[in-house]
Amino acid sequence: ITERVNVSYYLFSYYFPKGVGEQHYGEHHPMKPHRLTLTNALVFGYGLDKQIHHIYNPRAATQEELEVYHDHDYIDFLSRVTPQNQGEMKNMIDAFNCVEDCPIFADMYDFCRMYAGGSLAAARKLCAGTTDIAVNWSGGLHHAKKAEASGFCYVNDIVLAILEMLRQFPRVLYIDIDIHHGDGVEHAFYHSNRVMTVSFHKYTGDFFPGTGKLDDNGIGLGKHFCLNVPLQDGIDDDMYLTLFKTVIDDAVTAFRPSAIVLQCGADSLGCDRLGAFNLSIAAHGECVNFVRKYNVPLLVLGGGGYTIKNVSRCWTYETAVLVGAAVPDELPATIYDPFFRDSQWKLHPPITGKVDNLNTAASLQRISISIRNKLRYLQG
Ligand code: V1P
Ligand code: CA
Ligand code: ZN
Repeated sequence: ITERVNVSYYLFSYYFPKGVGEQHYGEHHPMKPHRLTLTNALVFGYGLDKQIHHIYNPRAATQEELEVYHDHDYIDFLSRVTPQNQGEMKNMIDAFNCVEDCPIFADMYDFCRMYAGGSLAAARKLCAGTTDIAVNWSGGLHHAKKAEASGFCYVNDIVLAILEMLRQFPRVLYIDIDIHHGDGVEHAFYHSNRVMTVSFHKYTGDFFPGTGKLDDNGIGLGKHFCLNVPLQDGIDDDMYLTLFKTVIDDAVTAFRPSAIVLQCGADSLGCDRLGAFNLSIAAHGECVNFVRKYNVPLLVLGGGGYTIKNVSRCWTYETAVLVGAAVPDELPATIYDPFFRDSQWKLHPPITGKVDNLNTAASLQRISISIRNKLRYLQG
């Protein structure tokens, strides 16, 4: 018997569109694509690249590829608007919601084509059966609508990737652990029984985007194929993991997905600049590992995440989890060392300044029972 240590038994592909980490939404904007550069530096710093079977600099998505989901007029606008000409395009800027959360910035369209190109290339590789897991940390922009930008998202790379996957796979399960509701993806497949969407999110009156209540279940053929897990501030590792595993196990048993798409928004971590949960990187990563273990073709995407030193730690750890490598808590030395001084250059920093946990065992039990009952409609 040969003993195998740190060897993954499946094929793993990593997509990093060159230049994506140099984009800027604006000085005071919380979305910082630089977190992608930090992630890449840690992934390579740990030597994980040696355990990744394929590393790709994917080509940018074409206008035609973006228009598989998005309206032509919206994409045409995105391709033409610039910081210089935005004064002349005021009406369209308002109509397509490219204000405040979604500002017009230099190379914004190229940025969209890059992150969408990554998710599409990853989806195609999964469809071809030449990889088992594909990762694009620059993707996961779950709020974008058919003809409207929303919540830092301009084009919906997730919807585009799932549409591509539906050409090959009969049923796709979408799981979203970003602290925000995955409204754009839910909306795109609300009428479909071939895509089940499951979002875990903070749901209180004023928290963006304001949708995703427990009783939103899908419509028509899609009825019962949409699950929402609304949570309160401060959820901790134990509560989240118990609920996540129960809900996902029930969903997988009932839906029997042929492929899974996992959006790993890191704003559900403790200490996030916009978030209000208390999750550790270890627990966030345990969700990823739990999904990996179903052994179905898996597309892993990024998403939110606004305390960027922790976002890059989290996605690096999850890259390691997905390739099946153990990584030491001591971060590798990189040119970005000053970012990680806070925790003495550790991968798993302690969560300082926890938010009060407003969830209770009873409120979570109510959610898991309600979801189990909804899933009964799928059986038989
Ligand atoms: O709360 C809002 C809107 C803007 N107000 C009129 C209500 N927007 C949020 C958007 C959060 C987007 C999250 C995206 C993702 O799910 C996926 C990438 O993570 C927002 C917030 C906030 N605290 O929720 N926008 C901003 N903060 C913001 C702050 C400074 C500059 C620009 C935007
Ligand atoms: Ca979510
Ligand atoms: Zn988010």
